[in-house]
Amino acid sequence: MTQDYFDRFFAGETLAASRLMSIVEAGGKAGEAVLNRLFPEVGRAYRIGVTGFTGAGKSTLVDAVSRRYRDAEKSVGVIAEDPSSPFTGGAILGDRVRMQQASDDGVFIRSIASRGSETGLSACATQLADVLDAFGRDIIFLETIGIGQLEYRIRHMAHTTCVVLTPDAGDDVQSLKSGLMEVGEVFVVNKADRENARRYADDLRSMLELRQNADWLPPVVETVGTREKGIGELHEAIERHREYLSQDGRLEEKRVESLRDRVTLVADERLRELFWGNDTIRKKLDSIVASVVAGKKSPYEAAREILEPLAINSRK
Ligand SMILES: Nc1nc2c(ncn2[C@@H]2O[C@H](COP(=O)(O)OP(=O)(O)OP(=O)(O)O)[C@@H](O)[C@H]2O)c(=O)[nH]1
Ligand SMILES: [Mg+2]
Repeated sequence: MTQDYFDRFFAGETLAASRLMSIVEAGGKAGEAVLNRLFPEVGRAYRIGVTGFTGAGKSTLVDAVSRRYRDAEKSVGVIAEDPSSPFTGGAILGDRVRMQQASDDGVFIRSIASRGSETGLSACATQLADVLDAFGRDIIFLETIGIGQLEYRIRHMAHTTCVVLTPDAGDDVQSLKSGLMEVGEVFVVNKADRENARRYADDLRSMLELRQNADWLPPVVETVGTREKGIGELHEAIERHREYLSQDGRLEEKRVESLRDRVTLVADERLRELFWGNDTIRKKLDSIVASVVAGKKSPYEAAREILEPLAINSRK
């Protein structure tokens, strides 16, 4: 990667940004080099996480809210997780958003395909958001799908996390996973044109009040994404949370937590690679597995034994 490329990137050339994002997405040493180079410039953008079940209306809402930010002359970037799911046919919905705003240079949209694991997907989304951040985008939306170990995955990805629900996403709010409740800083009941939406939103409010343990009570905003109803309220709710974070050192606290998370995650990945990529360890694994197969050791004893070189397998 030549200096010229970075110059073009910092001069605001969209093509250079796309190119750097592709390198980062491909990973490896080259991707890391780009991230290292950009890191000093990362940290100015405000990141808004939008999560929820497939089809809840996340892209529709991102599209609508980002227009509010554009009206306020903020530049916008969108990173959307796009699990190549056989049910949704992959990038179709992302394309819909792209079509609506394709002519607007102030919005940069990028979908990422599955990266093998859910954690890999989040890591990649965060890295691409870093590129857009260094590129100078004011607002970055991170659209994530609400599946699996969601709370762990997205915990520190954004400054404000919006959880998008719909009145038909399960008959009552009691059935919502507690993890989903914990990550939400703003709740959206989208498809409020459907029956039961009001009751669903009220139930959600009561539940959030009961659960409240910090000084931020997550607001519940009712929206009809397709008709732009409630979008102003959603935009305001996000901005109120941003205001809340800006007080009492909360933003800095979030930054530290998120960077700690990232260092841990990267180190974790490296540790696995180093460990399982080691010839001695792999040979040892073969012989230990053989003794498990022969019934001489349990898998638990075997696992402890193989971790002995790290001296971290003592019982707590
Ligand atoms: N009736 C109704 N339909 C809506 C509303 N908002 C979005 N939709 C529709 O719901 C469908 C899914 O919307 P998307 O915005 O693509 O949902 P998504 O959450 O981004 O979906 P994935 O990215 O696949 O997880 C689309 O057909 C939208 O037109 C709403 O408020 N009411
Ligand atoms: Mg979507």
